[in-house]
Amino acid sequence: MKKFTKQVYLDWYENMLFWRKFEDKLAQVYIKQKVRGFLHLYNGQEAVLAGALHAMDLSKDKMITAYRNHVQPIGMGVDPKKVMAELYGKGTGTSQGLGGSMHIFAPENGFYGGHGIVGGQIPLGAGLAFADKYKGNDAVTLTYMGDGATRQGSLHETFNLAMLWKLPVVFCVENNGYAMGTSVARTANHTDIYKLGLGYEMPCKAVDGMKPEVVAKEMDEAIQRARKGEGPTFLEIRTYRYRGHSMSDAQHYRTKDEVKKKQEEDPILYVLNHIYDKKWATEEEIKKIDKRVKDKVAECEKFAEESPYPEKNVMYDTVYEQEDYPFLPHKL
Ligand SMILES: Cc1ncc(C[n+]2csc(CCOP(=O)(O)OP(=O)(O)O)c2C)c(N)n1
Ligand SMILES: [Mg+2]
Repeated sequence: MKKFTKQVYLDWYENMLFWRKFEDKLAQVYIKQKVRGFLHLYNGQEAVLAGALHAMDLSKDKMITAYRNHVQPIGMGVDPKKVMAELYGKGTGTSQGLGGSMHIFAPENGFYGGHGIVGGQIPLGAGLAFADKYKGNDAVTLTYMGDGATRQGSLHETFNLAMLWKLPVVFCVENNGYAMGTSVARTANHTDIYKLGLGYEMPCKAVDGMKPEVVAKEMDEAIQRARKGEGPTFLEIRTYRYRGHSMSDAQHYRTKDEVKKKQEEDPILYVLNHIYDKKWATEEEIKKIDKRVKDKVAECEKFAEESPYPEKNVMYDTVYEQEDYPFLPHKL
């Protein structure tokens, strides 16, 4: 795995801050009704992504996740302007504005969504891994899910076949403590989600999800195992979301103090403190990064604002149509 150099920490700081501010901007424009539908933000969970990206080979590895999916494609190389435009429903978006918040897709960058059915992406992730194994590629698929999704039957069916066929997949739970307003403790007899792997003899582990280098290390081990043909790993990455489940969450299920306490472990602050401890940057240099991030977010907003909505025909062009089906053609 790549070393944890000064540059890596500086990049982590800049990227994670950008993801955080990008989402803060989304929250703002959502309130102004520029972005509609649901909006599930990732604030607090950034180290999970930063660590994973460090361990991945972005030239071939893939990622699939649920609906908390705006910043992952950006991390994988998608133009953030296109992601923001997608959320605005604009024609310049990643899916021409037809997907919206929960369905960011960018297969050309190895990002396969963006899924609204809780647990629905678990078998799909195994399917992507199956395809790679079948074709003889040594790519690995990171299949993400929330803690709530682990209670779905699809996880068990997928784990069984993924282990039987030793698929090159890493199953990653982002355990942020809650499924909507329901805590992990209220959904199962035990709270060590990673132990679900034991029944399938799948290597499994709990991981501190607030520190990118810890995530990177565990992810690297799991990815290497998969790449060597030794099959899947199940990682329970323990993290926290600072915002509500979606923008319409009154958060009666937790106290403000709980959130405040968790913010003391903030992954961005953690990385920044590490940079300062090592004297890798001065306050002035950090301010420059902060300014760059702010400008980049503003650029995304401007692009999304100024982009046109898709032409009406796009809506019809993306509907499956069989040439010889005996109905009137619906394309414009
Ligand atoms: C099959 C299905 N059941 C219920 C829902 C409604 N729902 C949307 S998100 C969610 C909670 C999922 O929580 P978790 O998996 O922990 O992910 P998180 O939101 O915390 O990232 C539920 C129950 C759904 N989208 N799909
Ligand atoms: Mg959750």
